[in-house]
Amino acid sequence: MKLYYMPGACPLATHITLEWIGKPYDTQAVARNELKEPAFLALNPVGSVPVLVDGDLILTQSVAILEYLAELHPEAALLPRDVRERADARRWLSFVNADLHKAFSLVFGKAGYTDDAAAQEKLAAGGKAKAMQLFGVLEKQLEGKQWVTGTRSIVDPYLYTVLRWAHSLKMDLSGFPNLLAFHERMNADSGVKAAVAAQGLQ
Ligand SMILES: N[C@@H](CCC(=O)N[C@@H](CS)C(=O)NCC(=O)O)C(=O)O
Repeated sequence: MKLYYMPGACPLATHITLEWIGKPYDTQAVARNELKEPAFLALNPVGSVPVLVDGDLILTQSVAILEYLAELHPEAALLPRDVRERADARRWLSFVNADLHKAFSLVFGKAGYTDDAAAQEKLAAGGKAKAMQLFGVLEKQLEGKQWVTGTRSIVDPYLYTVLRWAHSLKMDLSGFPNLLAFHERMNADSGVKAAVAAQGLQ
């Protein structure tokens, strides 16, 4: 099994999940310019990471990859078995992927939407404002909890990855003590540390 990633980007969530599962895996760092080259486009026509290759299975899209890994390794208990609890975990995974990550796409991927520099700045500001609003929802969800859904799941590495982006952009999260505590707990986790170090991050 091999994970294609760019350091610090959304595949970090999958990288941490692979560490938590604890089975052997390979990784391949991909430079941004390589994403749009034919060799990589053959893996993912969209030209983005993550890509997970498992034998003859080539899987793209973070949600599909994370759920695949959780279901392949039920012993890691990264998705609840109970149908309602599993639906709730999927709800939060979608929240982080389709809402929160999407908001950051307006910041990091603003050049993909318009060539106009002023419009790009507006997009980035709008993305950050949206992300702050969504962090507020997660702040409430984390009240009294160690993990987003109450038990450790594939949602947590994804939220951690996005929180790293917020820190790198120097967004002010001081109004979100539960999120900051979650970030610190994840920083102290051995699987998180291993994935972060393997990607050459601090
Ligand atoms: N919908 C995809 C989005 C993947 C995505 O946005 N990947 C980013 C890194 S976080 C990327 O590869 N960006 C480079 C590009 O699109 O050129 C997913 O959920 O996996």
